Amino acid sequence: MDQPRPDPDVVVVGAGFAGLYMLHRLRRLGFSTVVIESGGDVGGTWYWNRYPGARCDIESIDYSYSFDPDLQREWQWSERYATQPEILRYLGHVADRFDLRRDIRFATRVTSAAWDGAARRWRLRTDRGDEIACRFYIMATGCLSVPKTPDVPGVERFAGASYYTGRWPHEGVDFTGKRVAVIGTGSSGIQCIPIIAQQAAALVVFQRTPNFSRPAFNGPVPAAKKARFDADPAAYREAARWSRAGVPMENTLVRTFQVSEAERLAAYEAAYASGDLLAFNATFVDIGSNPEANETVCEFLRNKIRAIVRDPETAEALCPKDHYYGTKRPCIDTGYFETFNLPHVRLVDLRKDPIRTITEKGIDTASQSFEFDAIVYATGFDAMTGAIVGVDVRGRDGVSLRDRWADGPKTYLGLMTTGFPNFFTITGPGSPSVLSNMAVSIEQHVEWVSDCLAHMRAERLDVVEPTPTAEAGWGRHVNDCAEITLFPRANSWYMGANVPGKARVFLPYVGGVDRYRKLCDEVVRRGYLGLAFDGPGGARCNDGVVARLQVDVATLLDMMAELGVPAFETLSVADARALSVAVAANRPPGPAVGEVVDGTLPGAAGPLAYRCYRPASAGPHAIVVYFHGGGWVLGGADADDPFCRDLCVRADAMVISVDYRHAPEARFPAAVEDGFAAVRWIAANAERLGGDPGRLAVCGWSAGGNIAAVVCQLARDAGGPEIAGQVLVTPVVDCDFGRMSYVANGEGYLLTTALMRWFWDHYADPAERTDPKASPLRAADLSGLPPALVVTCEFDPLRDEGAAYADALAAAGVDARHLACRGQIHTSIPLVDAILSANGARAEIAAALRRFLAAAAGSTVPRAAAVS
Ligand code: N01
Repeated sequence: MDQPRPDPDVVVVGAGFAGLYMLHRLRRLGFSTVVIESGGDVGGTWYWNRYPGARCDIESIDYSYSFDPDLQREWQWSERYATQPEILRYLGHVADRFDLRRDIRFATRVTSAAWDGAARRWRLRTDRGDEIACRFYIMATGCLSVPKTPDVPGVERFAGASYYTGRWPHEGVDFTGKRVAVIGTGSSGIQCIPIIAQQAAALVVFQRTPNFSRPAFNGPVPAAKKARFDADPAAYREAARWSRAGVPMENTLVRTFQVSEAERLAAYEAAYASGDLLAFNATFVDIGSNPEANETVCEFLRNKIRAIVRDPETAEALCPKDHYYGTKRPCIDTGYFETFNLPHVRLVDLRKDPIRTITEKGIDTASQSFEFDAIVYATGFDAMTGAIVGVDVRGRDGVSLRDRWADGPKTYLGLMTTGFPNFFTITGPGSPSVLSNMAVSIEQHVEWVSDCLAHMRAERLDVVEPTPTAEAGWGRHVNDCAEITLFPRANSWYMGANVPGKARVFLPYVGGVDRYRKLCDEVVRRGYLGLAFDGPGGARCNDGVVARLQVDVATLLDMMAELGVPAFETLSVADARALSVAVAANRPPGPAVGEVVDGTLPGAAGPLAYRCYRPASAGPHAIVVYFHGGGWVLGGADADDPFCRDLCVRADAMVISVDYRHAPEARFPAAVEDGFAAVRWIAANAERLGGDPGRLAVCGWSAGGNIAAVVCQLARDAGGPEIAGQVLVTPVVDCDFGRMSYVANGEGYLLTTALMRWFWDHYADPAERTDPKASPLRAADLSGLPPALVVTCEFDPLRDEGAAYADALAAAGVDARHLACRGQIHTSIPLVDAILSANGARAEIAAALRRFLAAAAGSTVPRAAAVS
């Protein structure tokens, strides 16, 4: 009889890349650890996926452990992309080298895990009848480990041999002389089809969705790569840890349509020739977010397929057309498309001829009947959540994880979930995982979790769990990140779309390995932000949300910090103006409009430049008079050019961006007097400008928002011109620096308190600032003003005064709406095509303008009243 074994501190499920390192690391830290593994040996995904052609598609140098310098020195990969047997040998070597197997129970599956709140322990059961109690329960079960049950009728009827790529027989399969079917053309299908074709007498590939694939150009480890790695392995690994996808790579800031077509194609040819899975992502910055940009990659790759596959009909069927490049996992292959030129290989396009049923002898489609000796199912996995909810996990109060995640997984950092104390998932949903080099993401998670456990031991804490606030905040951030990409548009396993009935949510974290690592580090630095601890050391919790900025805003702030752009307020006015022009030169240009015309109009004290943006649609158009930002000191009629274009296209209105005299040369009230003069002149000359008289709204950003607000008050008081609506984007409406948003956001978000003081000092004397023409919030009467949309941004010093103005307008009976933009900063809204997360706000701004202008068209106000 076996001796009863003492309870371990930790149970880890899975002995793949993640479980092995978890065990090693916990052992080193002195935690007694047991690993439970359903396979007969170590290897995880590489233990099960033994199908012909299986190999990694991240280069092996990258797809390997970095935690031990001796290990990485002594192991030499024989190929650029190692085969499954070689990777399995590597993991076996790691297990031997660190003597890991003695703590692994093989051929054992955890069936249930329940949190015992009284004992502060997990109680696990296995399919061998073991009952194990442990303090910490860690699932290192892999993201693609539960094969999807093929949702094809009649699977059980087939009398020949059936194989599943994810559960391939250990002894291998000889297809020589056989008639073989392969169903599925994802990574597994694309890897095995060329090899099976070499053996089979006849091969029919059943394809539902064609996939983007290109040659891997596999071979020996490239000399340049090896030399770079060998020169300084530690630096190389560090670069990988702080890269976007876990592989050292230059990030580009160049946008697709910024270069000529010839340059673009050259970049794509180079990416194609590299054989690197990630190369296309590095060509242009907007490939993953801009549909037109992405389409250029799609068409480039389709043309490559058309050039390889001789039969045009087959070639066309193999060309992906229903999803953007990268939104379903792309592949790299060895001879995949060439395989379809072989006389004994056929493609069946299931979109045209769907499978009706599997029969005893083969497969019946809607129009054909096939007979086979073997069917290979390469039909994919219940990804990211399948293995986790495959165990009956019960947390606090017996709540089932399966139920809690029924509408999609809820996690904090992809590592933990509320209500399930001391429970961790390695590369869980909500972490970069499958969108990254798994080896890097696994190491980061293992290290984070083991550091957390060590921290708890040191602090005499024995229970940890994320707070609902932290978890909800993380969930929002994960979604926000996905929303600005093309990913959610595809029916991919990233979206859970491949498993019938599975919740459709974007599962991994797309903000990047580098940003993710930074956030995980920040959580620790801030006293394990968002985690509630309890134990003899006391109860403690620093509750909060870790990623409150939108990811593109955070990236912009990092970039500005790296560039070391000097603070405007430290410069002379001339230098500040030169800097603002230089910064603006690098921004994306914004959308094309029908026409852009520059002109001048009479201001209060001389001519003012204006720039008119006309929609491509037939006029006459309603007019939006726009006032640029720049603190009354910087900028000009062209200063917010991309934003004006965006407004013009979205609102289908003529946008006339008018300049005004700037401070300090012309101080208060020059700017607002010019603004009012410009609106009067434009209203009077609308027809001559090609606009629709009587349909005029105003819009302004920042100091321009101030001018727009003041102009509305002046127009009301002067009895015209008629203004149909006002959109005030993060406007300056008051001169009080004491509001909470100044206190909280006065530093670190580009517009600082110091800069606002500099602007005000140049613009108006302290005594003048309380004048409603400087601080429109202070107007004694706000009634009778045009309908308003006031846009504020969460991390803007001006946030609270904007909100106060919206409230005050509404209180005065004005149709005023306040749009509060989460995670945005003062400069977000005008940064068209750079801050994509503000697109929703831009759409709302345009919708408000359309609404105001449409109402004006229907109003009974005589047109003449608008002309002064
Ligand atoms: O699975 P998949 P996979 N009738 O889900 C089709 C990683 N991986 O095992 O797209 C007909 O990608 C399905 O069609 P559709 C990698 O991350 C890495 O190939 O749902 N067809 C699809 O074509 C990869 O993304 C490597 O319309 C059906 C295919 O089956 C992930 O694992 C190697 C069907 C499934 O493709 C999964 O790859 C292998 C049905 N009823 C895997 N059901 C490396 O190179 C499904 N399909 C490292």
